[in-house]
Amino acid sequence: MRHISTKLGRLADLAASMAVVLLIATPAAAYTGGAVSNGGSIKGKITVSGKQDETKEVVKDKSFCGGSVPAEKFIVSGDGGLKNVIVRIDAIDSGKPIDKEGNFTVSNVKCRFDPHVMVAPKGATMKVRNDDPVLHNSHFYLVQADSSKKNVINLALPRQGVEIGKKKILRKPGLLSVKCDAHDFMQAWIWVAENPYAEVTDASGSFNMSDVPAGSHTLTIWHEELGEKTVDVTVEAGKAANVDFSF
Ligand SMILES: [Cu+2]
Repeated sequence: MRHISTKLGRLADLAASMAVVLLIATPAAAYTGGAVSNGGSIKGKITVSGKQDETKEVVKDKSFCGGSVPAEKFIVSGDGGLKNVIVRIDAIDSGKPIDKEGNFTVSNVKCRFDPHVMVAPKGATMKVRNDDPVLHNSHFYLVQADSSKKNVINLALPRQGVEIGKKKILRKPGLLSVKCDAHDFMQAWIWVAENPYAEVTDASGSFNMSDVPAGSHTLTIWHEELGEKTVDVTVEAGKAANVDFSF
């Protein structure tokens, strides 16, 4: 009897230590996706004035890449709309479902990354491919709060048509900087999102965030050169809240 109770005691200890491990492993702000019955939307346009895109000089593989490539930092429409701005809600713990099964691919095309800025959900598989007949590599860094960069993974893409899918790239949320060690002018940015409320502005500077639960939210507006701003917005059920922002 004594023998059995000792064994049970050990099992209880084991269960308790496993529970502690599970608690530590569970992220603090888990997101729950489901049907949004009282949702509205947030739409708007991000603009900038007095900015135009620059080019970066090519110093390697000039015969294929050409003498320069666009920096793509300021792709501005005729009325000031700014492309490639990430608009997102950070503090939200429930809302529409996250789609982790979509196609999240960054391609090396004509010595640039395509797309230049994208959003991908945490936990999805990120694909990286080389469409060029030159060697590229895609080096992913997680940008830290102090702006320093922490290595995530470095993928060699030696030949045209090579495609690699990795879950590791999107394991941690936050901003990824993507560089090519062979061509230091190549740059992409990926926001690894913990919820589905993150959008990239299109060529007119516009965004449209659907099925946002009614209530007060804070939009974070990020641009690679102009930094991060926040705007408070109130969403009413069945209506579109408009947020226009000028950097
Ligand atoms: Cu490259």
